[in-house]
Amino acid sequence: MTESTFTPRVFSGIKPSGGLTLGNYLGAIKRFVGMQGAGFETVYCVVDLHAITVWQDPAELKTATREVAAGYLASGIDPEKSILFNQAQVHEHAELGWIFNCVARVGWMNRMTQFKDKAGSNAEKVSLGLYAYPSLMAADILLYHATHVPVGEDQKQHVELTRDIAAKFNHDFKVDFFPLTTPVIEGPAMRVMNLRDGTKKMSKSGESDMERINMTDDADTIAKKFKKAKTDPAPLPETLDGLKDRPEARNLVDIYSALNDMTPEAVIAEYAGAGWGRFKPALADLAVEKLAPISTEMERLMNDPAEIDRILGRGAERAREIAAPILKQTYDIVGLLRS
Ligand code: AQP
Repeated sequence: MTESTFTPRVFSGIKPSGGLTLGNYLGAIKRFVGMQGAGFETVYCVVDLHAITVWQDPAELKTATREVAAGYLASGIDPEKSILFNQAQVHEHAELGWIFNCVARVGWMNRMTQFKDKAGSNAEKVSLGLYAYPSLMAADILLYHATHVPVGEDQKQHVELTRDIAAKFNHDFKVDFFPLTTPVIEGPAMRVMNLRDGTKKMSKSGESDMERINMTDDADTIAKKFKKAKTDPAPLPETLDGLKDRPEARNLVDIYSALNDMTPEAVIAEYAGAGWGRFKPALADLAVEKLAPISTEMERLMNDPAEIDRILGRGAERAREIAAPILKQTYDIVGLLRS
């Protein structure tokens, strides 16, 4: 079976490991909305089993799970057009994850840069789950025979590993069962960087709140964070090339371009020679204009957690309609007895 014989289907997910950031919005959610109704079946997940690879307070985890769901819905994911659910309600993810733990090789896991970044010098003390994270992610994707996965640049290596796992499974069992999924990484903000250090990515769980824009930040907070964002003293250059070796400046230009659906070149053409005193307030205004309606809607949704839970429960039922038969077939291929 080649990729083209699979139903065009998108899967992607977001971890409820803290509040959503502008990185999650531009690198993921905004693009998920764009792929909805564009010739794909779309399956979007709140990947709570991934969140617990590092300690999460149980009550906060439930709130964060609902908040990610609210972020999807408020940004335009329509639960009638897409399947929207949280991973823990579809037990097939964990089961296929185990099978893939037996397919993936330790050497492959050792090459995962995100694990190295997250574990740092503490690798002996982090959870086994954090190490095995990429094989669960492969299960998330392949459980739906997803053909395309929109992700930010940071997840590219994990999607490549997903392809390796699919290829090894197909080879080991002499089948053409799992597709070789295509990562979809395109646009100017595939790696939104930390506002205080343009060489590090913006993360939910980064140490300081000042290094990220949260999707729920109010207008004053957004303006303050951009005002204090690290930059260099030079004004914006005449051409994009002039941003080479200026990571913080490049990041702010990329954020502007992604928020305004324009190319970084067009941003430079508009702001060539401008100082930060002009560009940063314009960026803050743009971010507020785009994020304020979403955060208002998120707040409204968060006031009705029962409705979010209902949407996620219904989404999980629909997800299982696809996932359960694929897992059953996987068991049969592997030789696991089902009475
Ligand atoms: N800074 C970013 N720029 C572009 N895309 C990003 N994504 C995350 N951060 C950026 C994309 O968002 C999707 C969901 O990511 P995730 O939350 O599941 O995992 P993550 O990449 O580990 O996100 P964080 O914010 O860094 O979480 P923590 O701090 O908990 O580890 C993915 O498509 C990702 O590429």
